[in-house]
Amino acid sequence: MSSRADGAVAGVAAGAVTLGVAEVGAALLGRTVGSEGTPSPLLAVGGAFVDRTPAWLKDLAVTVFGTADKVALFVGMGLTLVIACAVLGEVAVRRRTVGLLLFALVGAVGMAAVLTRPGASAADAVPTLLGVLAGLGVLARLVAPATQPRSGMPSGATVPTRRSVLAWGGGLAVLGAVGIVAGRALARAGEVVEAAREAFRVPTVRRPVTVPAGAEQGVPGQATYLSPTDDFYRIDTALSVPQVDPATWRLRVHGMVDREVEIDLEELLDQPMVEALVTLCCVSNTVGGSLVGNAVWTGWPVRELLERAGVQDGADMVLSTSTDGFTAGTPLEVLTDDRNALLAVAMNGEPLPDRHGFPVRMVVPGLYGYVSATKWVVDLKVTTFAADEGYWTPRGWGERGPVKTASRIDVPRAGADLAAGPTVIAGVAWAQHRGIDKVELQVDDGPWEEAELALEPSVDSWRQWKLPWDPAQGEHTITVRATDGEGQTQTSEEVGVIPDGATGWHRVEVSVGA
Ligand SMILES: Nc1nc2c(c(=O)[nH]1)N[C@H]1C(S)=C(S)[C@@H](COP(=O)(O)O)O[C@H]1N2
Ligand SMILES: [Mo]
Repeated sequence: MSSRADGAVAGVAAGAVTLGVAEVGAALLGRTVGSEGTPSPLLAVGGAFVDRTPAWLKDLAVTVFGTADKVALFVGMGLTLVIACAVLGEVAVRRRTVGLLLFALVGAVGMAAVLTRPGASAADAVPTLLGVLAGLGVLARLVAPATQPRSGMPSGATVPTRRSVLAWGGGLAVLGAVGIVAGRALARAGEVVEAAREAFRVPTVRRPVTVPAGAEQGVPGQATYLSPTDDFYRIDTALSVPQVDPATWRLRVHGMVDREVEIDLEELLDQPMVEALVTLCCVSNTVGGSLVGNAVWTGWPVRELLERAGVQDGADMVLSTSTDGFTAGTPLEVLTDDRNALLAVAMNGEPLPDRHGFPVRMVVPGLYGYVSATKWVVDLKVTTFAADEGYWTPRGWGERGPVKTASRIDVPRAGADLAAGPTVIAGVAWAQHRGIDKVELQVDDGPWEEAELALEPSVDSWRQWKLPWDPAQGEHTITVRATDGEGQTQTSEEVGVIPDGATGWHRVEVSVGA
């Protein structure tokens, strides 16, 4: 006899089998035939969801979960799926055909997600299709007895009992879950790019960057001038890190150009490479936040590639596209002026890590990453802001994203309990491509005091600052503000990250003991 619990178990088992078969199938497809798309229904649905995330929701997710927002997405998807499958199973117990049809419908949505991901081909939907068929079979079988009593069938012989529905359903659910995990693991093992990355030789440059000792004040707790690559913040819409084989990588330049250009990696590496110190920051960085980092980037100026293609009159934007479909719309002028807007192949002297865009990404001083720093870049379209828009623009973020002047107190940390005695307030300030001319600090309602600035090896990177402090006992509020190289002092107006970056002064509260 079936009951509601049986239905829920049957539904979850069917769902797990569907995804188990689909994920293993997707991994096998990826490893044998190879796929430009996203055959995994989990990744495809997640990706489709991310792409439909409006600005406020993305902002909320980053606020609540930080850079663990992808983990949160998968946990949320998992819970939603379990509940949805349980409900479908219960429906199927009562109305078998309706339940099976609804299950097939959900499966069709998954297939639609796979087929609409960037680079998808029809073959990508096959694993999901097989999964859905297997899931339908499981569901049909497990809910069969209660809803379709067949007269004349010797009861107990082929009709599962309640116990066997639970046992079979539970077993199949576990098997499906194993399939999901195995499929994902298999897919990751297929990511062969790591070997290519190890073989990749960072090109030499005529004028290597050296960071003068004076750029580093070395106050414990202060962000180091160069951010260690392993700790460098990561932001992107990719649910699994795109794996781009350098052997097949191509960059195409087209649109409003005199001649289309396509280069491969070998050709790119043959160009005169430059090194540049550029601080990258995210438009989602809140005041005092950590979605910002500084690195040495090695690459070929985008300007030179655009010259080769010959930009036509009237163009004002370059739409760069990643292999995973992400796009950024960058004002043409910042890619053609004399700044170091790069097609970067190395970060801090090493090949780009996969998660930072291996083998090639864009790095543009002075703009937030979402309008400029396309990782895994494969396509540059010379166009206009009137005709095209980058990924985040229709999702509620500004069309242009010039970096706003910002400063951050790293030490003392907010909420710190300090012992009495002299200490140091220290941090970083940035206004990429304008540089930082002054950093001032205010303790409580006191006068603004100028901090000591470290050397600024590049106006495109952040600048460290520090100020000795001998505080009185009690609670204190420290406020920081910076002035950029054009004499503009950071505004105190508090504005959220949407649509084009937060403003306001960073403030920390500390207490000083006896
Ligand atoms: N392909 C791709 N490139 C991308 C993004 C993305 O989602 N996909 N995000 C951009 C954003 S919003 C930022 S802030 C920077 C972050 O670069 P990082 O992860 O190397 O720090 O990458 C940019 N490049
Ligand atoms: Mo970003």
